[in-house]
Amino acid sequence: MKKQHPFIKCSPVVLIPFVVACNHNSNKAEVKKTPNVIIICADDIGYGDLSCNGERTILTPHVDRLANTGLRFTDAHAVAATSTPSRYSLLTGHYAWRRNDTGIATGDAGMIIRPEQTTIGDAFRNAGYTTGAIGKWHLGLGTEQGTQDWNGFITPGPEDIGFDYSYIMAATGDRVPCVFVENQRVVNLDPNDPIAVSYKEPFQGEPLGKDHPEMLTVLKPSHGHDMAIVNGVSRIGYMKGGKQALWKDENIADSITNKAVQFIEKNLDKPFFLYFATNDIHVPRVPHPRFAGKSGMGPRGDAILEFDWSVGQIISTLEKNGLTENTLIILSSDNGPVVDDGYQDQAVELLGEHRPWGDFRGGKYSNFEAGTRVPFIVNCPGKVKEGVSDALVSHIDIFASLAKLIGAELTPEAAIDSKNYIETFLGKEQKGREYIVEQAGALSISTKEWKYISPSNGGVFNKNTNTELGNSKEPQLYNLLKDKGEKNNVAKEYPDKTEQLKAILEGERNNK
Ligand code: NG6
Ligand code: CA
Repeated sequence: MKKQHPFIKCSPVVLIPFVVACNHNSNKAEVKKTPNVIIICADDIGYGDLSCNGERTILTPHVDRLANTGLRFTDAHAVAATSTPSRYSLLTGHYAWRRNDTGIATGDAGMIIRPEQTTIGDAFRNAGYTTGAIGKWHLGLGTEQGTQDWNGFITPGPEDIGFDYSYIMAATGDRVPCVFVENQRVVNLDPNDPIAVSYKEPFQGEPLGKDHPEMLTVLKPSHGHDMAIVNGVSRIGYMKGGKQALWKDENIADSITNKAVQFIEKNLDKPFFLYFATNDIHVPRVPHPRFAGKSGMGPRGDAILEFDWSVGQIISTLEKNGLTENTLIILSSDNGPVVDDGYQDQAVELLGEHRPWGDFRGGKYSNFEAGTRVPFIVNCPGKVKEGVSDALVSHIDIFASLAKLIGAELTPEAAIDSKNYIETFLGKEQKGREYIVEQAGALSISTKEWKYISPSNGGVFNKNTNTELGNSKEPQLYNLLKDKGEKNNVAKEYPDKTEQLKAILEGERNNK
């Protein structure tokens, strides 16, 4: 079901053969022209969770190294404050809020990005790159919810939207099916123990977390997550069968990091694009024993260390193979941080002085800054200027910017919301976007100075996750330069500014 890609034309320059310069003493001119690109997308890691962003309560030396030898952004934003819309927007360059079916996906959701859409994977593939998607997917698989053949070839899937190779978790760690899917087939599946998945009804005879707390030997829920029990952890959704294929939570980081390393090592002599989406630090947080207990902050902190280790593995694989200088890495997170996201993992009790959200208000799920202001590092020694950039940037522009970098021309139908800011991402320019659009319970628009949050009827506070959601029936306006923590709503004092931003947001909404 591989599709043609009518939307992308390739400029001939990108087809220059790619040769790996293993011998650093060689006098031969560098033949490599097109850089490899790796997007490392963390899950729920907040701005303050990485030591390079200032909170030195937990140390992330590998990430910090990328920051120190690359460009660290202080005002970079995911498009949305939850995973599915955030990732959809990043991979398509199309705002998720333009559609009404891009909310947090179930584990049996149909593939949200349709094969006829152009993704960043398509852009790279058509430019002659080998493309891979490894780790958390959460963008649905198959045609329609609940219709996947988990025991056969699951289609459509990543290969239909630009990824030559895929090794993914269908949704999240806390959603069934708890199996890896490699090139659209469940890994290690015993045909005599077929998998069945439902988000509607439990399977007869399968114990549920809500009825069998004694079986929750690894983690118990704090809210929700009381359905299928897999490996001593209850999850969202119902599942039966596939015992041999079930992942082991403590090995997820090892499994996907090893696959990422293998993908790089298989593509040493040709350009590659890798979307590496970690499971860390999403719930359930069950880090490997190598990391368990090491942060002093419980599993949430340990999962940050595990994430940092994964980043270190990628860096050392590039180094070992002489690819560091020809590989552009973008490291970011899909949305802001949450401490208690539904399991009793002591994240709240052991947080201490650590501020996952840094100086910002809110967190995952929130319209306030910490919902979408995420860590963002671009690294490519020699090509990216070292330092810190305060430019206002958004994940929405990664697509068009990388397309420009590799010389892939996009027709107007592709990545309609994405603009080319490659010079800013490489640190050659300081100028960022004039404004960004963000999505949580409401839509917001921010410039460097002002943030307008449109009125909404959504909840004000989520007591389960202890999140200030930033919804209000009144328009909200904050001065982000004077009031980083969004404490004073000045919409009434600045009616013109409020109206102006509202009008721009309306314009964006009605655009296209
Ligand atoms: C919520 C889950 C939360 C997490 C989130 C998605 C409950 C009570 N909460 O509905 O645990 O899975 O969805 O997170 O079920 S995300 O980072 O993938 O968007
Ligand atoms: Ca997330």
